[in-house]
Amino acid sequence: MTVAFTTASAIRNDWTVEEANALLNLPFNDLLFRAQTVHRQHFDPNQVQVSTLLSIKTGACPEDCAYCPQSARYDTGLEREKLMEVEAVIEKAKAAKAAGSDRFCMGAAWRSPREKDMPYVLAMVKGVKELGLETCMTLGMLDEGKANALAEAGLDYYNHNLDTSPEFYGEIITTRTYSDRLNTLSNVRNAGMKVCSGGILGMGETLKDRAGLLVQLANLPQHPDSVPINQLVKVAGTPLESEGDVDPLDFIRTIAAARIMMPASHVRLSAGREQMSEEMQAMCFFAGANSIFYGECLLTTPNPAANKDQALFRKLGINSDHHVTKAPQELDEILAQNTAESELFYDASATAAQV
Ligand code: SAM
Ligand code: DTB
Ligand code: SF4
Repeated sequence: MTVAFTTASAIRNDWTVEEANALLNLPFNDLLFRAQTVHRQHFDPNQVQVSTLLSIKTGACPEDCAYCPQSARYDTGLEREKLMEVEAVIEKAKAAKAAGSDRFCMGAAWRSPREKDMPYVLAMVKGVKELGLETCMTLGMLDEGKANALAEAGLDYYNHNLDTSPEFYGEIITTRTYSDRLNTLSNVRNAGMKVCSGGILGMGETLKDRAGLLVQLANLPQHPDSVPINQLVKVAGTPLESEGDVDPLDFIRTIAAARIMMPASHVRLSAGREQMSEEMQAMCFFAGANSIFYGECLLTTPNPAANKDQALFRKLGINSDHHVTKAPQELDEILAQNTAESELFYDASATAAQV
């Protein structure tokens, strides 16, 4: 199938797997040009949103997600921890704010929160929000009542990933279904919270599964406000510990296709950055990723150090306070001026004339 080259970025909820597949198979330069063009219609290309993660309850999860170090079924050597004290969570949130984070995302290794956990979780939402941070939680499945309670407490975002295509899903998780996940997303949206939902690459899925995941996300009644694209963090002891690596170019392609299919959503370059080069991350930002997890730790695995990310952002001119996105014509003028004035400028035409 050919993909008509159009840069129009209408919000659509009727994507087909064939279309998504065709996007993923475009010549790389065409795909990236198109993604960057769409990106610029909706976002400042030099701004990246930063969230900090905290595991508020770690390990001993009853679910069997094959990628996850926190499942009680796999021996990953992870120390289990009970639900953190509310005050301790708020202290961590203060540190994240001081380090420059916009959003604080609290994750728990639960199938779903229990009734008796709710008062603590709601107090965490209120306390973190009072600091002036955006709030996000990922606690597993939510019924209507729990989704409403979280929304009333002021929770801004709820993260619940579809993880992969409906066809491949059963190879990865057997303890809850794809429609369970869609139900939770519907409860979150109906409660008025923003939806954060994405998936993981590198679990042995095919290109068509990646297309299938993107179609599921893009064809939800509303596009998720935030779409995390994770690269599998291979953890010893999990069933996926020896999976092959994702081709970095294929990872970048998936980010670009997500950008094109969900033009106004924040696409997060999520887990796996510790294993990515700066060049690969830069290509992901060019392909339309405009959000990251910031801080030394994801939930239980390492993430690049904050100073490393700050250095990368500086090199790329991302989130610099003084930058203003310039129109192409204005950029040409600045470049012409700089090159004419620069002592380093080697004027090939002048040299040729002298010879
Ligand atoms: N227990 C809740 C749930 O599953 O919804 C919330 C926490 S769970 C760890 C949140 C998400 O982290 C998962 O849906 C999955 O997409 C991602 N994740 C977990 N382990 C991962 C790994 N090893 N590599 C990449 N992403 C991972
Ligand atoms: C998401 O999509 N990725 C984050 C967040 N949502 C909760 C979690 C990544 C977890 C990586 C493995 C770990 O650190 O335990
Ligand atoms: Fe449990 Fe969530 Fe890990 Fe699945 S991904 S095992 S539900 S913590």
